[in-house]
Amino acid sequence: MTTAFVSDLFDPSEWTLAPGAEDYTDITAHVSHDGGVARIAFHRPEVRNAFRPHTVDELYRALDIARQDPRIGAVLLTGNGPSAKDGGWAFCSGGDQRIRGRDGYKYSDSETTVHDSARGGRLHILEVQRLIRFMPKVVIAVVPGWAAGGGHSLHVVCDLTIASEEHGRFKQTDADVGSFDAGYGSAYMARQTGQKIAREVFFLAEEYSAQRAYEMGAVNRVVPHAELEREALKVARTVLTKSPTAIRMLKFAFNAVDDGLVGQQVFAGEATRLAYGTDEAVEGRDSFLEKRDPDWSSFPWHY
Ligand code: S0N
Repeated sequence: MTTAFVSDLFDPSEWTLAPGAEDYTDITAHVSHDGGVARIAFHRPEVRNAFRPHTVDELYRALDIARQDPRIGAVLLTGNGPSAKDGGWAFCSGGDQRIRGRDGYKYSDSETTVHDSARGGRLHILEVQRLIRFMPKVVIAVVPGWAAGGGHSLHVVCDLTIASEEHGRFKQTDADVGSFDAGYGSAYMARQTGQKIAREVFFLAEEYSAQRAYEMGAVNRVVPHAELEREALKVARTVLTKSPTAIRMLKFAFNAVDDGLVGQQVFAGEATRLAYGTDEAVEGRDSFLEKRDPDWSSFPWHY
């Protein structure tokens, strides 16, 4: 559907609808006119952009399309607003508590994208976290209001965070509602801010302003609300001026130290891709195809 009205902060002159976005109900997805930046936004402002399983399905799809688009180098992940009900702003307030069951979040019967096997309940926002983490593009959380619960975790897992000075608010409510992101949301946050602060955020579930989150090391930039998306797009376009391979290798290098063997695997896969481009690797392939011994004589043992 993608409504005519997207968000007060959305500048229609910068964006065009992303492929497949006409059908989304819970998010909006756009691509910048130059093709290099995706803008993907939660579109449930009346519930502070809480996500239900259908929201997560759409979010995953939109992010994966951005991941596979070779023109796109940066993704803005944000929340549309304000709420028509009370004017409140949100990035995302996490899982929709109204449809949380004993085994996860429920699809409503009216939703058509349901796989029967998933009706029991889902927690697949974690798959979105991994997609953000492992896509070789820079994902920027653009926080116009509340980042709470699972929404807080999403901002943590994004590569950069830019927040509204007036309305940006951070609160990790997981322990208030019997939920716990024991993965990136907590452990990776501790890498960003240090253990004491991360434990405080989770154990006390207090509210933090954008400025305080910046001081904690959890936010990169705090900008006036009206300037938020303009600044985010500027940052994204700065990323686009860089070498795609350098950004890809750097992102995976930053990740690797915290991602164990999966991090090593992802980084090594990219190293292999680079190695395939060398004459040495071509000789290895050709010798096999030509059924002869490889001739490595022109490739020195560098020191
Ligand atoms: C965001 C808060 C602090 C905003 O407060 P404010 O501004 O006072 O607004 P409210 O009046 O509270 O809210 C306005 C309307 O929006 C509804 N609403 C808000 N958040 C939700 C929500 N999450 N689910 C459903 N409805 C929501 C309000 O009810 C209100 O509606 P009306 O007008 O009809 O009364 C404040 O709203 C707040 O604290 N929200 C709840 C935050 C929260 O606890 N979220 C859930 C935390 N847990 C998760 O997200 C788990 C996610 C997950 O799937 C997961 C699973 C495994 C591992 C990790 C995770 C993970 O990612 O964490």
